[in-house]
Amino acid sequence: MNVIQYPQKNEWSKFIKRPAIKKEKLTEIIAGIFSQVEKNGDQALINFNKKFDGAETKNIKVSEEEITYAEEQIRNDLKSAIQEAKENITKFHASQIPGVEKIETTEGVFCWRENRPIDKVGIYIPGGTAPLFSTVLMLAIPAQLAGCKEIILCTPPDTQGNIHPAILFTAKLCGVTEIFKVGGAQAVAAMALGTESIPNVYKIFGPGNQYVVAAKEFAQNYNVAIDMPAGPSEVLVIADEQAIPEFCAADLLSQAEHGSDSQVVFLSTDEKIFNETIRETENQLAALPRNELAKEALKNSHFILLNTIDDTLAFSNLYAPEHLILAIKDSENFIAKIQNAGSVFLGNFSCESAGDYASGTNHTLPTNGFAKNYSGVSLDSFVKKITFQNLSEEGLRNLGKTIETMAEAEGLFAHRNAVSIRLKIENEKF
Ligand code: HSO
Ligand code: ZN
Repeated sequence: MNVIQYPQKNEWSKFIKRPAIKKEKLTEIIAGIFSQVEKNGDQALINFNKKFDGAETKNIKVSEEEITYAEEQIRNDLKSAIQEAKENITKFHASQIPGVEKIETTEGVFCWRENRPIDKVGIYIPGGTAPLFSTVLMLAIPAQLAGCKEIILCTPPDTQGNIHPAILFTAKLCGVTEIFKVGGAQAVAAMALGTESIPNVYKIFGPGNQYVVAAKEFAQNYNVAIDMPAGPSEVLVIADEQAIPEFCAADLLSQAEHGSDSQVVFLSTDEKIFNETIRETENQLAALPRNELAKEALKNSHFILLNTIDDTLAFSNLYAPEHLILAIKDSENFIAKIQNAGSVFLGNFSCESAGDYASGTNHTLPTNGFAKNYSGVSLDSFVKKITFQNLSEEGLRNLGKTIETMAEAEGLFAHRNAVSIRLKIENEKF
């Protein structure tokens, strides 16, 4: 971990960089994978499963029997936990369904917007070292609430060719329509291009490693939309003198344990809390089962002492973290100063794990500084908004002159005539 004391403002930009693979190399690999999937369809996916996941998968589609078997394997306490998380996530995302409001912009001119679900969506669930069934909740719940007809899920198989039962259980619970055993960039390629078994979708969602992120970017060449560039996890914790070092360390490690490419940042205005948090992070790290991954992530991580809370917030806005924890006094008073962050956790008891699993907010969030220009996944991510308008004859009469004048000034006389012909206005010829 890098420990930095009171850096000058002009040095800050050094500490906002995320660890990254060279882009040119990535694009080449991804283009190769897309072309294999395009040429060989399911067979390419079966080959990739063998090559990348060491798995024999004759059938990439998960069968009903596999889902039933998975359900039987899940302990009841886990089933109830998933159910409770589902209820909270549903409550929060259902509150995002907008009412339709018709606006009369000029007398007799009515405009409004209506949501329509994206018919076919694809959800990517990373596999690898942790079975992220919580991500199934975060993506399938808003998809179902929005009314998406087909919800396709891809996730990599284990070496036995199976998918973790909790992923299958959660997918079924949340209305996923088909599940496939495919991971990585090839899963994204399959959902973008379609194969014999996997339908092509209109929008692809979900986090993943840098290959998955690059594949989602590449998929946009095929008229497929993506949620956002969601890459390796990050958290930035801001702590003042009333923060609790044990809590801060646990929060930092909770994101560091995601993977060696995760990054965590700790900012403090208090030297005692700063040093104790560093010590505590090392202590807690030693006891974690995933300490190898967390240790790697900590190498990319910064612990920075700053002078004021305003400085910490300015740094955080520059960094634009996926998750921001404010372990500071009267944290709610600082909300207005937060400009760039995916999701914010206020006070000593709002641990990031709450949002990762069960409080109700979505955990699919922009990383790598994209919190400057993207929002996290929400109900909106699964709908398109169509605008409507209805002008009465009176409405067109009220607005007609304005439209005609503007059309004429653009030299577009057919546009002008579309008004004149209705209002039987005799205009000068062109
Ligand atoms: N923190 C992750 C989400 C997650 N955490 C899933 C645990 N499970 C998103 O950055
Ligand atoms: Zn997490």
